[in-house]
Amino acid sequence: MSEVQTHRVQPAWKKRALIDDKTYQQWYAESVESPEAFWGEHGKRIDWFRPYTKVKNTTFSGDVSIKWFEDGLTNVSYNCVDRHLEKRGDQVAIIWEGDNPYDDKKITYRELHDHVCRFANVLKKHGVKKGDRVTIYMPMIPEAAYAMLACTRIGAVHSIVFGGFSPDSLAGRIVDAESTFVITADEGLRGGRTIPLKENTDRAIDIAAKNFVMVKNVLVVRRTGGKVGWANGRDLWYHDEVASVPAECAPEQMNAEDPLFILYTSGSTGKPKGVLHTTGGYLVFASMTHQYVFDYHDGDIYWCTADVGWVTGHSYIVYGPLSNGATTLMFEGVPNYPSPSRFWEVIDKHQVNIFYTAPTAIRALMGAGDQHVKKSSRQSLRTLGTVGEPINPEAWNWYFNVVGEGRCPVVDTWWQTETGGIMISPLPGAMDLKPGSATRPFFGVQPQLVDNEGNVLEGAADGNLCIVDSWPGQMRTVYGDHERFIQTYFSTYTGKYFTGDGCRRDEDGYYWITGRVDDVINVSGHRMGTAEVESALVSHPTVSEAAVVGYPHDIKGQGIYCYVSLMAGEVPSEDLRKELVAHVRREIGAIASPDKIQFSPSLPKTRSGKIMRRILRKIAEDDFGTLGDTSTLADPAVVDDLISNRQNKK
Ligand code: 6R9
Repeated sequence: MSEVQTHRVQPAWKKRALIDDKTYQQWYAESVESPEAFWGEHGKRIDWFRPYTKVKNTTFSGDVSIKWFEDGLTNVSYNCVDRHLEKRGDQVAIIWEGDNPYDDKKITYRELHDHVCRFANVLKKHGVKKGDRVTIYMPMIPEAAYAMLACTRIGAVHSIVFGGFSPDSLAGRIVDAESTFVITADEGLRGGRTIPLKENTDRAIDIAAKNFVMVKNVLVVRRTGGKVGWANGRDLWYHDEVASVPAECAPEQMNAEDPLFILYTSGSTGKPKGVLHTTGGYLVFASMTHQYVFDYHDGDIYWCTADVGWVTGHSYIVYGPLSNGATTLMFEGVPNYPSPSRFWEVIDKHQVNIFYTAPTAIRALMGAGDQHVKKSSRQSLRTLGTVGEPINPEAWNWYFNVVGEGRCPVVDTWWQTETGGIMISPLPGAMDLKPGSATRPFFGVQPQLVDNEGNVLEGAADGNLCIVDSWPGQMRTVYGDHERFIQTYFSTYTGKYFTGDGCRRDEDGYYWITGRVDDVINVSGHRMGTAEVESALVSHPTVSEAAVVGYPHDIKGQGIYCYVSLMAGEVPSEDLRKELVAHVRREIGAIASPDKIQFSPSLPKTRSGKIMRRILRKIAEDDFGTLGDTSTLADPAVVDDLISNRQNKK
């Protein structure tokens, strides 16, 4: 490991910070020694209709049961909207910046209240009730946030599906959640190109119907005005519906443990899992992490560039910032449209103070050249953040020195869909920064490193990252499959939550996430199960077998490398390669596009028939000098063929 420069907390950061190093130490100690008292106090940061008397009731053993604030009653939309009306009704809640730089708008908290109430009344009018699952398949427009908040207002459980997913992927999620109400738009708009959301929805609904889930209504927001198909009686225009409902809707009193949302995420096996989050603990954790990690102060303009289709969009575009009464910027576009200066232009235009993005975007913009950054002022910036994947020190330094001009702390935030909120991250006034390290755990988070046998590693060590006790934002179950929840997260190392990530702890107690240790790859900060891509490939009539691994990619972090064996009689060709790429995109979505396809007559297997992925990974990395032990292979000659046909020759 090469030496990295430590950046000390600068006096200006410390001066304005809500948490300094001493407070961090004190609070952290209290949070792990007496979680009841600590969270009992901090749970009060949100408003409760009925205060909780029980704080924590959790076990990671046996059936695994996680309950926080279990007898409290609250409502998420009330906390994100209504409670701010008195003090900041006229403050901007959402700044929307369109794909087109001339397209923007501002929505105050009072206007947000109006939109959310009307939206909620539309849902109610069409029979959506507490506990029902509502699928949201939307572009990044304010109506996506209204839809989310409207669901929480009436106690419906939203399941957002990223707009880049295919009809098949959307259908799978509709079916798994047994969701009969879908909210979408005519088309999305990104980087000047349209995305046929309504058309995809129509196709997904047909697929879902074949799986016995009948969607009753589709609520369609008009975004582009493009032509769409229409099913009378089923499809509803949002603008027609909202015009005829009242602008008042009382928030439902929700139990802290009532389901809030489902969000599907990829794992190492099988279909994506429905990660279920509940109401009270999630909101307390999202709100508290948003405030302290970004050192958020009243009046700050805050921008997270994620999409609401991912957990980062849930927690740090919508729920965290709005529960804190922040002004949150929602961006419809992409980093390089119309030019690679877009992010920095938006920062100047809206005087953004806190900016949170992904390493993949930083690397891409770094590659485009400093001149695109330097023509902007960026003087409003105060805090920079990253999320989604490990950040290489080179990208970190560029972000810190060029974008932030050495003035702004970079908070490298490690967390997961499952954790609900940020788990390991610097707090700007409390931690010295080391480029590439997520530094130290947030309050209440107890990381532990274990070796493959489960032995606990102390001090400086490299191992598998577990969390040993619950925190309020933790997922509660896999929707509809609690057994899978236990199996996936609590059985590898019994009684501990296993993250699936590898991690090093240095001599200062700093954590360095090294990446997934399971069969999940991280492409541009998005999780992709290799098994999902494999199953998409083998669903093509020409493919008999496929094995998918990740390999290091300069911009995306990891690329998708596929080894494909064809059916007898099929002949490898460039056309077939293109067809297979297109097929995977159709099956899953563009984010799963294979970067490399290697046709291989056979795959390396053990005598018991297990594919040896370790070898495939090495070949994909063009690092076959160190293949390790190949003596257990059924046919060692397979490897020579794989090496000579490799697609990543350096
Ligand atoms: C929030 C989010 C989770 C996986 C996680 C890890 C990787 C996220 C990271 C990071 C290194 C960071 N990851 N943040 N790795 N440093 N700061 O991204 O959730 O989509 O569920 O992905 O992403 O591998 O396990 P999700």
